[in-house]
Amino acid sequence: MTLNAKITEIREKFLQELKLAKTSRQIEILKISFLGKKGSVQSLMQNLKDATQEQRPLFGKQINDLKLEITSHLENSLKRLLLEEETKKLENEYIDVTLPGRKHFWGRYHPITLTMNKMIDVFVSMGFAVEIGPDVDSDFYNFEGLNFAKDHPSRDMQDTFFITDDLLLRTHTSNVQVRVMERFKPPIRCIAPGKCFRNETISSRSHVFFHQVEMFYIDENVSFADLFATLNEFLSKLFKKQIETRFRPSYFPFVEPGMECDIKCIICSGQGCRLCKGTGWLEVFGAGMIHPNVLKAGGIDPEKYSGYAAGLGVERLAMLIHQINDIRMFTENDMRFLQQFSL
Ligand code: FA5
Repeated sequence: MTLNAKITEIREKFLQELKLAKTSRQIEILKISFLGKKGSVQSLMQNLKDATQEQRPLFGKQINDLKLEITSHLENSLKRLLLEEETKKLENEYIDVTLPGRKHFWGRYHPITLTMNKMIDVFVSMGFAVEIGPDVDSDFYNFEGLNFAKDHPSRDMQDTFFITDDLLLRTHTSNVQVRVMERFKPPIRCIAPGKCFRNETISSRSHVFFHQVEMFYIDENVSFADLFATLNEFLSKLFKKQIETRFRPSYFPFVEPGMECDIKCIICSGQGCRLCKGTGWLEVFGAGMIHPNVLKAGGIDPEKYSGYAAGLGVERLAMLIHQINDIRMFTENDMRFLQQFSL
């Protein structure tokens, strides 16, 4: 093949490949493959070697012209592509300084924590100490020590999640009572906030997982009147206003006498709604005078001492304070709901 033919072939091949090159990197590769030491243009030098003395200047010029032509094409394309690439990069890095900043959400306490803390604050201001009991406890502290006889139907009052025959998820914070009696001598004035678990049907007012604050006082000559006074004082401090309450006699194996307290439904103002099951009242706690058998189980002489106790439902109180008509909202983790509560 003549030098002219070879030059034409290389030029055409180059122009074809140049058309396909879309990035500065591809131009660099093209440069190496055509102008590099082992490139196509360099390979023409062999023709120069084989040429006669007369042919040599002409061949040299032809090869040089091709080199200059290719170099010029490469430089132009490289300049154009570099500019395009830089423009694209700048476009991608473009920052709109007028955009509003991203909002950071502050962490908040859960409404149940807020209510529980408020309840604790009120009781502490009334002279109660705080004790924490275990969520997983033995049958003795949750039932037997609280005068629930073994195999007695009263155990069915609270459907229990058992872990083993003897170990269970506590059904109420009353499990703290005997533990505290074992450790301290009267006078004992104590509250125990915490989680409770019951294998119950979930509804707008009941859940399988909820919270209580246990409250009890043991001393000489503690009376039912003391219990009433303490509970009324607590409620008016918690709600920061006088609220309508209704006390009903009720049965719990660990108190005698026992009662339950209802608060007039704040959601429907006592007219009857889904939350209060149309009754106009919502049960918020059980209470009573501690049964002598429970004092004995805790090593306290019931002849000398008496005491009162109450177990207050935190969710129910929070629902009344904030006018929430479904207990399930506390566990659904809907940020629109949770963000409404603050310290
Ligand atoms: C008890 O749990 C007794 N331990 C309370 C007590 C303590 C009585 C000391 C006497 C002396 P009761 O099952 O009624 O009682 O629950 C007390 C309160 O916890 C209820 O009034 C209610 O406010 C709340 N509660 C009970 N079960 C649920 C539930 N499934 N979901 C939400 N709150 C509940």
